[in-house]
Amino acid sequence: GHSGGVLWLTGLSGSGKSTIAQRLLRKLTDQGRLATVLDGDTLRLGLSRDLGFSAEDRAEQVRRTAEVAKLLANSGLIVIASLISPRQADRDLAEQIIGDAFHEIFVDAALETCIARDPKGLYKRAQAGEIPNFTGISSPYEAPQDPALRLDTATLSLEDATDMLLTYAQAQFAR
Ligand code: GGZ
Repeated sequence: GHSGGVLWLTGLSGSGKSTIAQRLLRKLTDQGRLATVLDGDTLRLGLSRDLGFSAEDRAEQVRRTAEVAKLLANSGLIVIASLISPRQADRDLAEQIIGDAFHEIFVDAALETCIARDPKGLYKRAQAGEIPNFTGISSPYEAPQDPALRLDTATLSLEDATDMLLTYAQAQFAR
């Protein structure tokens, strides 16, 4: 069908990507839409279990996810990809792979906010030098300069951010 597409959520660890992705999935499914989530953390347990967090491995993680997302979107699904994907060049490659169905969504939270949230204690460990190449601490994050949509999770509630993305998805992926 022609109703598929890819919402590519990029942002720091702790920015709210995974939570927004899961909430959006629930809402789309409730509306009878075919949708799925590709979450970076989860993909790394299987498809990308051989990958770490070097620049090369992150590029490969983004590439693989983009290829899978393309297959699913071409089958009519709304794919919610939730990856840090910190490099603009890697996200550009994802867009090349996916084509017009690619929609870059910036889940924007300040690093200080993510450090304050620290839901898994990863920032604390990274700041103590226990996790090398940690995004925002010892590895770069390049914010999108021209995203299709920016969700400011410092000012928007999770509910409002999800609804904003739902409205966007409904407009982009007409049945
Ligand atoms: C960043 C890391 C790292 C390092 C482990 N840097 O917030 P989380 O915990 O649950 O999700 C993060 C996840 C990032 O994987 P991605 O595949 O999304 O990253 S990328 O797109 O850059 O390939 C985080 C955890 O893995 N994690 N070590 N060093 N995040």
